[in-house]
Amino acid sequence: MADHDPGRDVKETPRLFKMFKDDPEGADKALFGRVAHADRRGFLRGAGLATMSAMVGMAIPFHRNMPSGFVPMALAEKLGAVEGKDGLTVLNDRPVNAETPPHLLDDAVTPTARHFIRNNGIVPDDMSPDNWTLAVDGLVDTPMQLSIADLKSQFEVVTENLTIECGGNGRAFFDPPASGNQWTYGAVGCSQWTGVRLADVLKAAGVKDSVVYTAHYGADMHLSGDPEKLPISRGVPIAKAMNPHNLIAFEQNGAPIHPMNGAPLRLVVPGWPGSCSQKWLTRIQLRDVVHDGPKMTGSSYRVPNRPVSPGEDVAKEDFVIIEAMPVKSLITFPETGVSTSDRTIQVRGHAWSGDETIAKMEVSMDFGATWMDADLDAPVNPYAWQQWRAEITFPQAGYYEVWARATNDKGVSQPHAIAWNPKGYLNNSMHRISVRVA
Ligand SMILES: Nc1nc2c(c(=O)[nH]1)N[C@H]1C(S)=C(S)[C@@H](COP(=O)(O)O)O[C@H]1N2
Ligand SMILES: [Mo]
Repeated sequence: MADHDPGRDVKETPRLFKMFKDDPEGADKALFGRVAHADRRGFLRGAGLATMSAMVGMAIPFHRNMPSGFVPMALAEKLGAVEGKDGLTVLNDRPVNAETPPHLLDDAVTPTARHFIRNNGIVPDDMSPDNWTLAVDGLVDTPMQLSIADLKSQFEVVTENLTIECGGNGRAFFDPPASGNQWTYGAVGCSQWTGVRLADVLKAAGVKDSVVYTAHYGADMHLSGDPEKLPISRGVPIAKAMNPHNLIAFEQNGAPIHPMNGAPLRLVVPGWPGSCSQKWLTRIQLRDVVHDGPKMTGSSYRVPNRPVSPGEDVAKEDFVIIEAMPVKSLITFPETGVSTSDRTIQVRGHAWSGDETIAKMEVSMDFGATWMDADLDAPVNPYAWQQWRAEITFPQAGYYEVWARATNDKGVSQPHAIAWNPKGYLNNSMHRISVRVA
């Protein structure tokens, strides 16, 4: 294996090979959410021929020529398919980060198989719900240790469609480039989440007057494997925490939460950067100072407090924590690049806006010179993305772009391009697709 570098000819998942070579167990965990049985551990390295054939779906006639530890291309490609996920584009394999192409986000409720994955660390080994406990402590009257059964029996269980978007969604379009996962459009989803209200649990614990901020902790492990380090621990101001639409969720789309989306228990704090929605949730602590956990400080999920020029170095003290996400929309039908012989097509998608609702949705077929109103649905509940649709009739054959622009109830619209910021957050520029009319 040492002199064989399959990464050379695999652009999409070069790290996959290295990952299984360096740390087969970690690789199993990161990719499949668990370590394989001992006889399959680091399944690619140890895989018997039978296992490998089963995974590629047929016999491998020249298997004798495969170097030991070899990863068949078919598997590398399939890893776009993390178990239980379908059609996602893998941006990174350690930690696993995968986004959903816009045309696969067409459903009003994002199927679990299409909900994006944004991991900062190594997913926990044990996600069994039975002995999971959530600690609620810090500046509360009564610190609590709650099992999932306690949550279900002591608090009202509610179900809501809630939009989660990564603060870095759209980062790929910054110029000069911003470092981090190069999310295009699909680090967003609106699954149906079932759980109890965060506010109800905090009220039961008794929020002390001095509390200003929450701190969220999860069971995932730092990439270094160092148990003293946390991959991510963020929080929100107590006023946001008390919003009745934040959930401590134990179900996604009527079933247990997907392992990569935080099973068996996660926070859903919609409207704010996805990073506020701690997965594999084990503890919520209340504090009298702003939280300073990993990914709360420096340039993480923070933006300059003033416009800066592209490439400018910004002092750490000039950064502010991102709160509500900006107004945004997606065209989920048709898929960009579509060719049609019909002059008239249906266009549709979703729109959402931090803590606000969408008031107006418009589309353009002439590069933004003129706009027409789309038909816009009300949200099924606050923080659910809203569906919109429009019928567009093209005047003649040719190449067109359809652009979409949402405006929220504060009158704020999506821009054509957004101001550059060092970490490439908050890109809410308009989504556009190309259409060829024959
Ligand atoms: N414990 C834990 N929670 C986490 C993360 C993480 O790495 N670990 N990533 C956060 C980030 S940055 C985002 S955008 C959302 C993504 O949620 P999803 O992976 O279910 O789509 O989870 C958040 N919660
Ligand atoms: Mo994120």
